[in-house]
Amino acid sequence: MSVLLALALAATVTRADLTDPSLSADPADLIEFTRVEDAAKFGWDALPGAVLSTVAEGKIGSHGLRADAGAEPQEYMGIGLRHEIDLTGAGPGDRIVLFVEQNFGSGLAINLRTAEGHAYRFFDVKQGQWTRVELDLDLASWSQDEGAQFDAWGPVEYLHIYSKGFDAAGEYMLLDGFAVFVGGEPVLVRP
Ligand SMILES: [Ca+2]
Repeated sequence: MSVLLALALAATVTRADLTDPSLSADPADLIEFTRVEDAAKFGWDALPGAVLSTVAEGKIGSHGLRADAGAEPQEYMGIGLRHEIDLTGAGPGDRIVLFVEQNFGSGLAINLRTAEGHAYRFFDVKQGQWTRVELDLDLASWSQDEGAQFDAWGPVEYLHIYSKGFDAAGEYMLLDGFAVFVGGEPVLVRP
C-alpha cells in the first residue's frame, strides 16, 4: 500500500469514526447491552479460552463488548455471534461495519458460517486504540474453505471475530458498533 493511500485511509477512519449517519440509527448497532446475560441471549459469546463481559465504553451508543483471556487461554480467542444474519442478495457495496480495540497483534480475522461453508477474511487493526473497520461483502474479497466454494451469500448462522495471536493471559479485545448493511439498510437490528 502506498503511503498516500495509507494516509487517505487513516483520514477516512478518523472522520467517519463517530459520525457515520447509518450507525446513528441505534438499533443497527448489534452491541448495546448493559448486562452480559442479555448480550448472550442475543447470541454473543466469547470463543473458547476467553470470557465475555459488557463495558460502558462503546463507540456507538453507550456499551460495547469485551473478551478477556480466561484462566486457560487458547489460540484463536475472540468473540462470536450465533444469530442468523441473512445476507441473501448481498454483494459489492454492501458491508459489515465494526469497531475493535485489542492489545495484541495488528490483524484480526472474521469468519462467517453459512450452510454452504465458511467465508473469511483478514483485516488490519491498530493495537491499543479503537479501529473502525468496514468490510465490503463482495464475495471476491473473501476466502472460502477448499471444497466449499459458493458464489452467492445466504443466511449466516454464526460468525467469529478472532486472532491466532489472541492467546495469552492479560490480552483482551473490545468490540462495538457491529452492524450489517445490504442495500443501505441494516439487515438485522437489536430487539
Ligand atoms: Ca454499542
